[in-house]
Amino acid sequence: MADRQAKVAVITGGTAGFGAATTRRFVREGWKVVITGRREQRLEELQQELGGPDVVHTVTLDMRDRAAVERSLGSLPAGFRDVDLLVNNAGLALGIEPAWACDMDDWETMVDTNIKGVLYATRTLLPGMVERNRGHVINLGSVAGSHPYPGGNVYMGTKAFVKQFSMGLRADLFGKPIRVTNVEPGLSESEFSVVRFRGDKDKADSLYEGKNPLTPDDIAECIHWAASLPPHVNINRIEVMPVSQSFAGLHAKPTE
Ligand code: NDP
Ligand code: 8X3
Repeated sequence: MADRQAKVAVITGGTAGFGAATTRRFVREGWKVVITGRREQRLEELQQELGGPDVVHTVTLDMRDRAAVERSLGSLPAGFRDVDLLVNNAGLALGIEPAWACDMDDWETMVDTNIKGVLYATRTLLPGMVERNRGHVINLGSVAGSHPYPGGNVYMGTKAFVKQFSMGLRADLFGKPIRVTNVEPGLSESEFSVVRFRGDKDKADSLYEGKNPLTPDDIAECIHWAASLPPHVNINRIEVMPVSQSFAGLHAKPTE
């Protein structure tokens, strides 16, 4: 039976990777969690695994659909309404081509999901946090928001936006007991690269091979740590990489 005093987290993108691991972590710590995603069956399976609808509320939606986000997150059922934590996690990269060869549809999908989806969820849930005078927004940025690499073009741009938006939220919330954190992971093994390489699992696997990448549980640990610190402590940014990853450094090569 769910504790009526349990804190409530909304975690977008709960059907895979970081979102699913973070949901498991918070439920284990006694939280109730709202999970969103497009793959309804996965949402339902996670709900069943973690104790049913008293503990996990599922919302099947596409984060690019502003009306759907506003409607569903703006009218959460009793017991899930007073949101203590929003984890803006849903997101993706599509492609790794140089800018002149990218697909404009991929660019728009990344902007619509990684930027606009974050805006829709935040704008819907932040007023309640301000009203209740408590809350925490944790965004999933990326090392890609700070460190450029070839083919990262628009994905990196979306994560740079998320980083700066996080700082902007902090600035707007000055004087209020509401926290904002940007979690910026590096190479982490999830479905992320299978999506990026359009279902090419071998290519995704070879990216991680022998590199001992971060795991979704590592990121769930970072998110839970930031959320469980005393309320006067705000972690602004967490940049985290596997030991095997580092900065590429500056290069020079002859112009073609
Ligand atoms: P996964 O591909 O494993 O999971 C992505 C999640 O986002 C899924 O639950 C997916 O749900 C959801 N999602 C994607 N697009 C939409 C959409 N249009 N509407 C609703 N939900 C959507 O990736 P990760 O767990 O690795 O990534 C999570 C976040 O972390 C992303 O923002 C990513 O950019 C970021 N990140 C990932 C890193 C990595 O190396 N893995 C490193 C740094 C940051 P569904 O498909 O069911 O809709
Ligand atoms: C994902 C990490 O380095 O593949 O945000 O862009 S990276």
